[in-house]
Amino acid sequence: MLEESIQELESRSLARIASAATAEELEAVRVDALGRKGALTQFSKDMGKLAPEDRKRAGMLLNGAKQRLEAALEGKKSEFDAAALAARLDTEWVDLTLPAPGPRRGHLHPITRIQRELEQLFVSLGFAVLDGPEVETEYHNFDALNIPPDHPARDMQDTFWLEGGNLLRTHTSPVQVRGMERLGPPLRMIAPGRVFRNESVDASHEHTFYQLEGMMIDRDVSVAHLLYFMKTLLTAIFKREVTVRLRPGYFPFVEPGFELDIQCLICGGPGCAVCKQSGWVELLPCGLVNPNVLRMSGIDPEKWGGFAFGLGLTRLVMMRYGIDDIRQLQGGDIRFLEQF
Ligand code: 2NL
Repeated sequence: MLEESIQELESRSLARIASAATAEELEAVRVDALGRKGALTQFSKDMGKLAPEDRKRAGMLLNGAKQRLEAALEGKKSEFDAAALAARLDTEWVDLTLPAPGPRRGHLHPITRIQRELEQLFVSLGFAVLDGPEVETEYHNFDALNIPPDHPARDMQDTFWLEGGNLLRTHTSPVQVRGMERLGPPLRMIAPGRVFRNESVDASHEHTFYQLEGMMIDRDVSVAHLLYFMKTLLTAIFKREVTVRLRPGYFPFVEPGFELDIQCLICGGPGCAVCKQSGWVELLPCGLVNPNVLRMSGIDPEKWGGFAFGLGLTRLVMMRYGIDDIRQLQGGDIRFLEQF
């Protein structure tokens, strides 16, 4: 009776194993036959009731059935594993013989390009290119430039003040102050870099923008020298001769101070939208270095004199490339930058 039941269970289970389509079905067969509450387990408990001479035969049969079922389960399981591996290899293959995509080439930002162009020009004229800290002392950013304590530029509205009295430089002039202190006269230097003003941002104002200031200090430097260098600078920028005019302009760090305008390159004089119908574009504030500024940085104004200028690099880039919104330049939109 028991022997027949064992044989029947074995052949039924073998048939189920053979036709199992998933690992779950296979596991169900194992639980039904060999599990803790499975049929074979129950049979081995029932063997105790058999007569001793029957018990041996039934035991051998039971062990044999168990071994054959375990072997069949194992065999089917490796079939499933092999099929799963084959399916993965089929979908996840990589063609190692394909050429590698290679790094994506970038290019310099238009502001960096114009900055480097001007650096090369000034180096060729004997100027040093100086760098300095973006976090400055109040002294280097304001006092040493003859900017009085009640000047509006020192207001919270115009300057990013930091804890402890330092600030984010509002121009690159402090680099020139440090240059005068360190190099002494005679000297020629430019100070290009990033500057910060506490502005509300709109199409023509950014809190962060770029400047290039320059200075030459020597004996008997005059407005004629200033004009020569400014015209050389403008010809290099615009790649043609430009007509300039000087107007008086007030900056505490120069005396006399000028606004240098160029004749509008778009309309050539009669007036257009770019020059606001005036025929002239305000471009380059400049002047002779104020004797107080020289003295504060340890240079004797009786012996030495110089000119200085400040050029808005951001504004220059906008004019050169016809960019009408300053926010695009630092917006980080690669589609915008890829145009240059
Ligand atoms: C501007 C400012 C100017 C200067 C900057 C200067 C620096 C020292 C001494 C004297 Cl250390 N001058 N810099 C001179 C004239 C004009 O322009 O905001 N430009 C866009």
